[in-house]
Amino acid sequence: MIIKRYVVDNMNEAMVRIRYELGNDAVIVSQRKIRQKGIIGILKPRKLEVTAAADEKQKNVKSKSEKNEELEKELSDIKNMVSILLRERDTNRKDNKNKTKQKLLENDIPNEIIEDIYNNIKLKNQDKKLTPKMIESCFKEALMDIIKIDENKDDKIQVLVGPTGVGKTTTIAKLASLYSLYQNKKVGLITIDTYRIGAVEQLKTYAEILSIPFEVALSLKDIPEIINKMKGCDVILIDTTGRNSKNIMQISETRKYVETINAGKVHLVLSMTTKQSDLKKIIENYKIVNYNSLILTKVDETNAYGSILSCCYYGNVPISFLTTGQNVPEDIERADKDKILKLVLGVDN
Ligand SMILES: Nc1nc2c(ncn2[C@@H]2O[C@H](COP(=O)(O)OP(=O)(O)O)[C@@H](O)[C@H]2O)c(=O)[nH]1
Ligand SMILES: [Mg+2]
Repeated sequence: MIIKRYVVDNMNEAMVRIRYELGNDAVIVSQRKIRQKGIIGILKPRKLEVTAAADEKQKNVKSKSEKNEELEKELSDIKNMVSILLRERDTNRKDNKNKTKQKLLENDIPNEIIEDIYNNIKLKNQDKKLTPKMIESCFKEALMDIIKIDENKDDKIQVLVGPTGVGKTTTIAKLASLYSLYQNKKVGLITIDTYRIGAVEQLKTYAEILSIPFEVALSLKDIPEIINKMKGCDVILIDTTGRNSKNIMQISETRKYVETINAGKVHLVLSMTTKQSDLKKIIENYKIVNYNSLILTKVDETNAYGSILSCCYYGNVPISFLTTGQNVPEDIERADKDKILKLVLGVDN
């Protein structure tokens, strides 16, 4: 208990001092009028003597609780601030993702692929605040991984498989020209496409123009002998019958041929004018053929290069060639990672 005596001019002054020094809970114990000491004191007006008491503990508890209140207020302010910042960060992240996503969607890249890539980026960068630049470069990195390019030297035996009308025969003619005219290689052509009227003639004509050997395999058992006949060639290119990609029986038959041929390279030929949902199914259905390369045709007929990425993503094998028109031999080029990335991202060359 603290007891304090105050000599003041009036009660107001006493109350202000008591509250300031002893706190709000102090009580006034006594008050009386007093004369000041000495002769001069007799002449001066009387003063007020006020005695007040306060519980020291109470005073401390009070100030502690006041402090606690202050701390609690500060804490809740900080909490509010943190939650505002977190909300802002999440909206930013969403916006950042949306900008990159929008750009990729405009280039016809399927949402499913974009979401997959984005989820991977999130997993890899769990604790980092991703800026738009970082998200864009993470996407670029992911796309670079998805786009695989066939860097192998050209295999001796190469077979082309794929749906009807995608450009297998035309591409074989282009490849034959590329190897024989530009690389001076000895090239042999074989077709096992005896199913379609005119298919044999089509390739035979190209063989004649290029003056290179040409053989037709009418059945599976012809194949070893025909390949043996061409053993002197540097490159043997084999054309197959286009198959309806929904007909698994037909694709299984192609598989038997491919196994018998035992080619170093099995190119799945896909047209970029095919709907992306169909491309995905074709890529799946042809997996039984064990293709190890992609040739993407009719790139000239589309501006939506998302199909190229879809093929890389779902096929998960390297791209060897792209074809860009009907002209034999010039409309073909070897796959180039930077060029494909630019096409996919919609950056002008
Ligand atoms: N625009 C364009 N047309 C192509 C391309 N490659 C092939 N074609 C055309 O596609 C059609 C089918 O080609 P073809 O080689 O017979 O296909 P196949 O049935 O797979 O052997 C033909 O009219 C070709 O000229 C290409 O890269 N661009
Ligand atoms: Mg053909």
